[in-house]
Amino acid sequence: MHLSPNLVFSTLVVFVPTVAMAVVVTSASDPTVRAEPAKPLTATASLLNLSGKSVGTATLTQTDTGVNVAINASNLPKNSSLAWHIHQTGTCDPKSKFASAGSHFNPLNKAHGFEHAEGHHAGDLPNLNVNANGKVETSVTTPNISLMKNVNTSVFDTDGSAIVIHTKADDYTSQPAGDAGDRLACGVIKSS
Ligand SMILES: [Cu+2]
Repeated sequence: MHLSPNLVFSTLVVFVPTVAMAVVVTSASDPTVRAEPAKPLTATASLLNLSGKSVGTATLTQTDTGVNVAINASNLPKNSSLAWHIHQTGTCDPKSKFASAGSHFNPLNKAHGFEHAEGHHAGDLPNLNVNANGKVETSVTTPNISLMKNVNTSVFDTDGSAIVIHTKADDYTSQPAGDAGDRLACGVIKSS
């Protein structure tokens, strides 16, 4: 079942009075009973280009069906189709031209590409369509990654993960990375 953020919010509102009543009846002095309702897990990645200039932000939200990855970016090549992926290492060093972010996040050891028979990497994402002003604002929900720790598809593994935008489109088949060109921008995924 897919829960929209609005639905989650309204559910929390319903539960708040119940918790408050329980506090009054059973344990008015116990501060642990007053704990805030759990918020959805979220993370952000601030995307910088090779000059260190911000090109935008990606916001990640854990849902029942995966992780929603929303991107709002600008100063990108106009009218372009660009690959973006989750990469396996949470390090964005422009001196390395973002090679520091490593290969695609691939905890399940698949081949690259949505159209590959043995695909695809957990970090694969559908290409971004950048408009005539060099902007893109879109989101995708991927079932292949998690913001929860201690699961094998967690982006928060020991060395973290990063989001990388490339200079070309992903052809969804070429190995190891869809013939997507160089790395244009990079952002470390940080819990928020
Ligand atoms: Cu990539």
